[in-house]
Amino acid sequence: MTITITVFERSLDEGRGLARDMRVRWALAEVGQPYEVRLVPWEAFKEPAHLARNPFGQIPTYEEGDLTLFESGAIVFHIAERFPGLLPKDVDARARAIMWMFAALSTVEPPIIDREIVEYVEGGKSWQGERFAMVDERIRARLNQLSARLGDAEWLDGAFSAADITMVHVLRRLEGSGLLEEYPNLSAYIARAEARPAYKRAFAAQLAVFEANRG
Ligand code: GTB
Repeated sequence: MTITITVFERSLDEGRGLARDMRVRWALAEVGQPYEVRLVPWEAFKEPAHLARNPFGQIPTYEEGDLTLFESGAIVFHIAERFPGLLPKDVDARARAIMWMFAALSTVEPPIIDREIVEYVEGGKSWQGERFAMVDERIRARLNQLSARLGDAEWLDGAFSAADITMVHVLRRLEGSGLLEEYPNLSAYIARAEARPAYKRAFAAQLAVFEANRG
């Protein structure tokens, strides 16, 4: 059955793979599933055809036969359940992998998104510098805790899993902030993930879309 995902026709990240379709592409590449891409131009995000796929008018979405999904975490989870390779078979290990997916999305990602809001939406405000400092402290608190737990481990909990896809992609959104460099083990964790052939294929695929559609 054909899998189709939606992605930005023209991503603002200039092909850096920071938009959330990258997580989905990476999960599909890890499990070896081909997929098609539906490009969504900015003006179509809030039109009925796209709102039917995602009521919030966002990318990514995932279509597979009669199934339509939105929310990148739910999509990566579905891919990990549907195809072998991204979730452990052992019940307890599986529960922990799912826990880490939730941790990435609901504990680590929110302050990182707050930082993007300060950077892109609140630019020029007199208090932007103070907000940056506050948000960066909240991010550092999370990175300290994550770094302490990861230690010298290769992946979050035993073998590479959907949890690592989700966490690494969340952390990557800090690229350019200087914060990741304060945590050598987290930087090494990201580099390990980026060295995976599936990551490279997914990254190249999103970059090709950016290059084909740049203005
Ligand atoms: N919780 C949802 C999920 O995980 O799927 C959030 C989805 C989301 O925010 N999607 C963004 C979107 O569709 C794209 S990824 N925005 C358009 C809208 O809301 O109208 C966010 C994103 C955008 C751009 C960059 N960038 O340029 O670096 C990075 C991340």
